[in-house]
Amino acid sequence: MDTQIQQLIKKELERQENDLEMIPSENFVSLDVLKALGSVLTNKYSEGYPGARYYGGNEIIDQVEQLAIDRAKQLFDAEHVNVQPLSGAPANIAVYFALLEPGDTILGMDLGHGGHLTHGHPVTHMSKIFNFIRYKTNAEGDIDFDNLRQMAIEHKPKLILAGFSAYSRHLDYKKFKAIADEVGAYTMADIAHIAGLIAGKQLENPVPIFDVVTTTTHKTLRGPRGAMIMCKQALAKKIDKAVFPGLQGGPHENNIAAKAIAFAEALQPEFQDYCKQILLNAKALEKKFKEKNYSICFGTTDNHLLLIDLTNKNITGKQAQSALDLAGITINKNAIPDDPRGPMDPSGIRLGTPALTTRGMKQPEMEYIVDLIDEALTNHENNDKLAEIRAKVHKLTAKFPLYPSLKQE
Ligand code: DSN
Repeated sequence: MDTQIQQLIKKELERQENDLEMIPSENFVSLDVLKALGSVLTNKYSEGYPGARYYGGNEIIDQVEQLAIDRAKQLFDAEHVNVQPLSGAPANIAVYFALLEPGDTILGMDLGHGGHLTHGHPVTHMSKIFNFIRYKTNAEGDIDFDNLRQMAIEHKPKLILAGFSAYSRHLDYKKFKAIADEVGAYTMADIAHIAGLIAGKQLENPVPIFDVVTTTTHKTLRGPRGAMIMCKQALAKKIDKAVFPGLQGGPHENNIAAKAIAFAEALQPEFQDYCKQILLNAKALEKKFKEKNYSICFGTTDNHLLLIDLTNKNITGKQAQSALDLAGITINKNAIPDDPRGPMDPSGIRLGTPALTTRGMKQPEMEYIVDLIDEALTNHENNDKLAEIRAKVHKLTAKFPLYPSLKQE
């Protein structure tokens, strides 16, 4: 193998092993998922769908993709699933093109209030094609449904989008649905962050309620990097045509096989225990951060993540991320609602528990980690201190081996 890349993979494995991975959208896949990603399935072209392909030699591939579809349907109680989207952004874009005409209006959550770039941020191409109107949270950190309803009546959206990448509260899907029905809009949920928690039966499942639900497969769901779209049978043809040939070419079947494996793993009862622990760990972080006078955006967490406003700690999100990187704790700088600072150096940080929970860490470790984070942020300009904390981090992670068999290879 290319020794330069081999060395870099080895170093990245060491980084993942040694450091504390707290970016809430990241996780550690199983060895079976890793093997499928590196399998011969990567060699095959398979434009089309099971039973209707444009290339020969797809008898086995059809079975792989059908397994992924059937398992996803079972996991989320879905009428129809498309497992081909390469990632979250193309999945969302495919839905917009499947259901809407250029110029149509979409109501989506504001990025600064926890929404996602692909939900209509002005920097995206989609914002030039569709008319996105963005709704926000109120002072209590809840979605302001009265305001959302007024906006829906005023702007007459064709699609109302529920979903987030930095929001820590439960979403009331039935309220979204009632407003959408009142104005004749489609309902779309982007459950990328919480798909695992839904599959693990810890959070409400919007799939039976909404018209369309998109998700990535690599966050709490703990599968390979990729996405899928779930929808009502009546929309199946439109969604499938929008993904292929509308937006994508050949699907990545190695990745689809890895999705199928992850779905089978998530169907096991142990996955529900894993998800319960993700939530307990997030609550443990919240309690300890609050004891140390950290300001938790949206008031609390109902899921796996915390958005923390660092304004009262006199440190910016960028400074915090850099200091924690030196301390071996990986989080990301993040805008807080109506952030007065810019996106490259915002006022907050975002962190979460899915990856650490995969390693087997529980509440006592979470409490200790908040101590380490607090120590690092308090001493963010002291590199010696940050190196000391990094040593403590490595002592902790050594007790929770990640991929021992890969290390020996
Ligand atoms: N990058 C993902 C996240 O971190 O939430 C969303 O696209």
